[in-house]
Amino acid sequence: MKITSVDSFILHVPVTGGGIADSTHNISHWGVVGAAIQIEGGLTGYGFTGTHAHLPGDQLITRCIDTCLAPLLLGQDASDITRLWQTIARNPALQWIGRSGITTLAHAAVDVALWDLKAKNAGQPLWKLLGGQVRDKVRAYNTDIGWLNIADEALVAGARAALAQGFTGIKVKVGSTVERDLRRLTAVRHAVGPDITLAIDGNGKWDLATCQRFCAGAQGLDIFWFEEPLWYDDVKGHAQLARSSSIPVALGEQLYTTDAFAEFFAQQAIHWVQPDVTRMAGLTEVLRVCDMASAFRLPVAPHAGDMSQVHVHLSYAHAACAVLEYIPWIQHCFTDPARVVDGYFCLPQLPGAGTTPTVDALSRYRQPVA
Ligand code: 0YR
Ligand code: MG
Repeated sequence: MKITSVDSFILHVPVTGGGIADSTHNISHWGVVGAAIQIEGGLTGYGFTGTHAHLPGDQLITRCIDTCLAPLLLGQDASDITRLWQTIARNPALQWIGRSGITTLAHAAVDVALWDLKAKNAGQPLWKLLGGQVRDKVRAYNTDIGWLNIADEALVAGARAALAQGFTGIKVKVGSTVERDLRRLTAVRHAVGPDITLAIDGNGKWDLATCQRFCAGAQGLDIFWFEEPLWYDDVKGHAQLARSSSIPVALGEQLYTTDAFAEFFAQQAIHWVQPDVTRMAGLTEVLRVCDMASAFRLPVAPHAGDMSQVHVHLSYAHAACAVLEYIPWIQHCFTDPARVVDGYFCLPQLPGAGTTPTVDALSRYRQPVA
């Protein structure tokens, strides 16, 4: 499986309803910034990272793929995934300029492309390579109904609509004011009843005192988890919140390394583990975090930077994965779209990692890489 070419691409895909907001981001498009890796014989693997569709920011990632990572890959055996992971992640000169950030996002795209190649070469969906199917069904929870810019009545209507579609879990964004967020969540809980999993996501906006005030007010709402309550890297703060509140703490979408997760585990600052193959250095690194979560008896709920195209394979194959995020922005861009029916993700059937863009998406949404 000798690598003959590595090419980068950028797609900017419109999100639901023209634009969405959480407490820290306002976005109109999702960036699919990726690598196409070809081997002798012509087979091509695809991988991508997820961005907020920023130019020239996305072009820093493709430039890293084209000029820094491609030379390390050309001529190598694509099936040596772990060795190639080491070659990139432990390259002294690359480490010097970024053990997290752009270099990691670029690495994410490349690593997933290698997994896609391996699965395609085997003629199997990725979950088979990851040990096979460990559970009958992967439960989906719907994030797309809960954005912070959705007005109260529309939020309640969206929650009801998700239920009608068969979802048993939803996530609502918080991080505006404690009063507004509690009002909205109370209305949602009232509308959906007690049996629906209701998670919330602060996207790192509040400080500890505000989070604690919120948690005291949310006592009766049966919150499934409080995601990114505090600044992403604040291990001590999350540990304090985890001790002082009965609402479980979820985080991980902004963490780049196994070492970062290890610190949260060690300090008992995390209950739900949310790694993302588009943020960490690919599936190779995320698998380590999932294994570590198993050792700590903690459930994994992968974050949808990939809009669950890859994580659906992981979630069907890894014992630690408990539930998976659903945001339907980019599924139509792939030849094997992640699909949810009656609240559960379908088991992917096609060979590969679910990362092959359609010809149509590659032309319609393409942005210049330089
Ligand atoms: C907007 N999911 C998240 C969106 C989402 C973000 O930045 O991407 O809210 O990634 O936190 O859990
Ligand atoms: Mg989140």
